[in-house]
Amino acid sequence: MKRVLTIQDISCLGKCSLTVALPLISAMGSEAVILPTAVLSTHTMFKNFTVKDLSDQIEPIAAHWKSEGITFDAIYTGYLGTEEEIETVKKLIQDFRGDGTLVFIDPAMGDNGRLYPAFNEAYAKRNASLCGIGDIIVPNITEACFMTGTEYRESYDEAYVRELLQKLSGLGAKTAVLTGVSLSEGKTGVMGYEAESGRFFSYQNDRIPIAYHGTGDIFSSVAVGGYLAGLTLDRAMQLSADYTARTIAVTMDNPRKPWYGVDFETTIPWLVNSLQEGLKE
Ligand code: PXL
Repeated sequence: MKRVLTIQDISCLGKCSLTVALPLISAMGSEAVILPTAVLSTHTMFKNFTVKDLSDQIEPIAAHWKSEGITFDAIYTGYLGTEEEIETVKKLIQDFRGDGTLVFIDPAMGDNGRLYPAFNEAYAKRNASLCGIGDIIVPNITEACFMTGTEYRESYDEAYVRELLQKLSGLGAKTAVLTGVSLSEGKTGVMGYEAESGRFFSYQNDRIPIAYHGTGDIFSSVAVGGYLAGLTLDRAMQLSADYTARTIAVTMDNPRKPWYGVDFETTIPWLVNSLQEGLKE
């Protein structure tokens, strides 16, 4: 079985970061090892949430794993609380990276042209340096703009997206994938760029005109799970995009949905079936 280390916060309530990564990666058949970087009462879209930083635990936990000879097929990072924490995580990656280790970075820090309240531009630049050591990075357009010093635009064309992808690959990442990319009216999806081959790829779904919290984390977790299960990168991204779109649609139809996250639990059986079908191809 493949073993993934995922490093991000645990928001006790909120359906994001570790509380979605752990169930989704497990459901897709890989072992999920978690390194919680902080415990929050809820994610940061609630008022008055509590936070306990755990970044001083990263080094001793990693040292223990080293002493046990533990290795990882992938290291997947998400929301990280501070610049110092990003540096500590970079060291951990360098320490545990082997020949076949996939380093997957989701620089979760903003959306809709803005950084989340806890972050500033210096933090975004620090995340850019983390993306520089990634095999696959999956920022949304907002995050990509902050990391590359590009003007954020509400409306754009494919040339803008291609340029943004090339700037991301200029940070050092092998494959950059932008999420939340709309290449035509009524559609949304992903567009990626593989630096070595110079190949662009894109995948679009019908756009559901509603935004829910945590969908970026769901996308990333499924991409990691699908890739480790044996899908090609393109197919893993397609499965993630389809799963995220389906989950948003199901959530929208639920009159009792919570405001703070999506009903990703409801769509797990579909995900597992689709993964099995995809692996037969
Ligand atoms: O979904 C990204 C995320 C992860 N963790 C925490 C967050 C957010 C987004 O706001 O607040 C604590």
